[in-house]
Amino acid sequence: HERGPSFAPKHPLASGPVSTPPHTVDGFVKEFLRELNYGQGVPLSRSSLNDQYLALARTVRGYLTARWLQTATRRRQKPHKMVGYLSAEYLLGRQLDNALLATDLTAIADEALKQCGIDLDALRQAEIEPGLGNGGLGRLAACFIDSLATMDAPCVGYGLRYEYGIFKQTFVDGRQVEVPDNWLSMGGPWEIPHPEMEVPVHFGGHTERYVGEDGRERTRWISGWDVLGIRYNYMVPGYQNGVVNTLRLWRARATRAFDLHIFNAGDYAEAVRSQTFAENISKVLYPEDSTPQGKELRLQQQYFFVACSIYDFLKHTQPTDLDVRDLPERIIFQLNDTHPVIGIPELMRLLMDDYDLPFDEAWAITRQCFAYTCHTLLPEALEVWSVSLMERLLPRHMEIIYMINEVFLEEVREAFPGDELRVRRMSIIGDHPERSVRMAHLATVASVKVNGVAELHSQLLRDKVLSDFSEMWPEKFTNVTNGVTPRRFVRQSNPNLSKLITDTIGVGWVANLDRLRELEVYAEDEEFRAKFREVKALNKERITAVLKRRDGIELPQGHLLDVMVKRLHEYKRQTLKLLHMVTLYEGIISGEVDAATVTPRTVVFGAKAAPGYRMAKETIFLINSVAKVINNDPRVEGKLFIAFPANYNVTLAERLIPAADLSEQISLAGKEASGTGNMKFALNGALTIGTDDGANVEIRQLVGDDNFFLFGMDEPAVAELQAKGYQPTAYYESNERLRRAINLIDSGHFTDGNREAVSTVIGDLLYNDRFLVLADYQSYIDAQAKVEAAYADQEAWSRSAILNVARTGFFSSDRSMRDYIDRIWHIKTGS
Ligand code: B1N
Repeated sequence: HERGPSFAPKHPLASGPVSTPPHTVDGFVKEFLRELNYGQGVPLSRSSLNDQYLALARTVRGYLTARWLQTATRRRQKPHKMVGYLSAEYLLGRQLDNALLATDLTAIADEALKQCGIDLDALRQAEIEPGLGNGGLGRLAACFIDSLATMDAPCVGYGLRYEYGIFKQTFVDGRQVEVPDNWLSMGGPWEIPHPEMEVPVHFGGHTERYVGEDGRERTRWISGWDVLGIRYNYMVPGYQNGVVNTLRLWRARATRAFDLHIFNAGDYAEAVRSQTFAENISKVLYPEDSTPQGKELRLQQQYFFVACSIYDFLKHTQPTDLDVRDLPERIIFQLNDTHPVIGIPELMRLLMDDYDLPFDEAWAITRQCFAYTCHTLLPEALEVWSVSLMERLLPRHMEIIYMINEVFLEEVREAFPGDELRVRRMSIIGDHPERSVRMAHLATVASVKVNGVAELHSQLLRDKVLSDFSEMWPEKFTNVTNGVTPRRFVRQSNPNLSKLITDTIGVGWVANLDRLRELEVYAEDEEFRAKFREVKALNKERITAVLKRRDGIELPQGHLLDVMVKRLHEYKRQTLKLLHMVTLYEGIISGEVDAATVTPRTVVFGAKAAPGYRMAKETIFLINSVAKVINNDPRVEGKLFIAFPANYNVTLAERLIPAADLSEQISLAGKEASGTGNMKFALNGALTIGTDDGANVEIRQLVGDDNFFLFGMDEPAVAELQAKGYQPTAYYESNERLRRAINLIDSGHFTDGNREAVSTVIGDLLYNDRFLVLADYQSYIDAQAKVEAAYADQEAWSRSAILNVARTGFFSSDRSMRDYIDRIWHIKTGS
């Protein structure tokens, strides 16, 4: 592809630097009308809401683009080592507000639109959020690239441009029904496609040996079918610092061979079908969180985006005279879980087969170019791909993996002579239940660093999941505790609290969240506490309006707002929360508990279940069933309420979290790698009720025991109980309140007498209960009683809530990025 003009430009504008459109109301109006008239092709008087939204988005994008070009130009002048963040998911959330905030255009846009007779808020709501991720892992990637831009760190985020993101959840008779998320149907104003920058990606076929002119044997991969990767750029603005980084997502397109096929075959319909086949690769996000299914298309997706990204980096980002031996000084690829790990043999293949390096040299380079983040502890979540599938889809990569494994196992034998059991355990190739490639092993072997995402998680990785590897390479293992971006999750989502903070400690905290510490003294200030409560009340009003409009839900007022939002997963234990509510309810209707003594409480659930996850879907049905009965029972009216708005997503999170009083983080200890919702709640002044798990541990350490409701077994206690043999029925039989709650559900009370409808969940609780819900029940109930007592003293509660805000600045993703930069990537910022 030719780049740049073919002769020297004469016009001064054509050779000068790119300039930003004027930062004024008049300037903005002009840009906006230009987009509306010439971009959308409509006059203002005849424009639809979507016309206006698209024009506004394009206008704001214009301001970003100028900064983006400036950033790129500056970086090209002085190239430094950069990060290639490889992630199959980016759960971005809406773009408009973030872009306005980053460019400090909110007030200007608001006024400019007003002068055009348009309400900015209405346009905000017209945006469909790009849901290109499942949950925490995808949102983490989005927070990280936000922080890297804010820190002026050279980074390109690489991923997939799914045509359909995470499904839209609806409820039909209380059951989850998935609807496709056609997020691009109204236009994609934030992306810049480059259909001319195509990257060829190969699949299938076979390999051949041949002897080169120098007499050395080499390998050629003759592929079976190819697709093209089309580049889509998205801008990632830093916070009011003039920096805009790149997120580059890939879309699959059929090659010309497919088109030719149309011409030759005569079977037009069949030919178009084969085109569809190629383009399926970037069609849809797999809706599994924490438990990937070993589907062939998923491996195709993984290889596709990683191959495009590495090729793009080598051929388009680097100078043409690049010496690949310098690669470790130019790039570090961060592997967001095992999903992009196929990039390791891909880089090896390029170095050996294209750049002609011998294996040893290629391996020495590759081992310096990757770092791996593990996000799980669940054994079923560790990705493996069967050797037979790998051989069929990526035969050359399979050969290379065998070569890597051979030299690696030699290293193991050298380090631990005579320990063949260990060699078998550590092998990249596993034998059971079928021969397969263990992606976590491959990642660990090839990476400079392996990190977990919270202190406890990293410790368990070292001690349990990857203990053989940490014995061999102790210095390879490290922790980087997750973080969240304070731009989106405080400044944007909680304008009321943000104003109070700025009024109190001044500006500057948004990009330096440690400064929240300065709020600590105000916990003792009665006036400040009153203002803080006012903010919470305003935020509750806001979420009340949102749920009314969005879901038709009428939230009762004046309640303790208790929120559990996260993917539906057994280890996260939504059923434990539900048992608590049923216990409160049963206490009142049985007359055991005087309703007058109960703290009015509203529980909000938000959770999507993976479409194939039976137990999760049954749990959703049970929550909806219990909600329906409790919300309509006059005996608990004004006391208990359950809201379960469908389709929890980033947009809803931004409204809900600032309003919460209580944050539910109740996973079984040792199962939630980190959690990041927990951080967002604490930063917005909710108190946490939680187990000793993931980042809860660090939250509690920072906010202090008095400002955190801890309950449940810790990880060693869990391991001990499981080793001893756990019997859920023993808890059921010995705990009357638990028994009565379970019996009430089991009786069909919540399901119109239908006992069958609850049998899957109840049966599992009583006879399996893999995540020890019943074992932690009493401790949870007791902790909830402490919550009620604490909430009764509003001054003390506010003090704790303020301390939660003041002491959790550590959880800014800026700090996480600092950790990666200093300890793993070794890149320069701000140059
Ligand atoms: O990653 C988050 C953590 O805060 C959560 O604790 C953790 O559960 C989450 C396969 C995953 N781990 N694994 C996944 C997602 C999609 C998929 O297809 C696995 N997500 C997590 C950020 O560190």
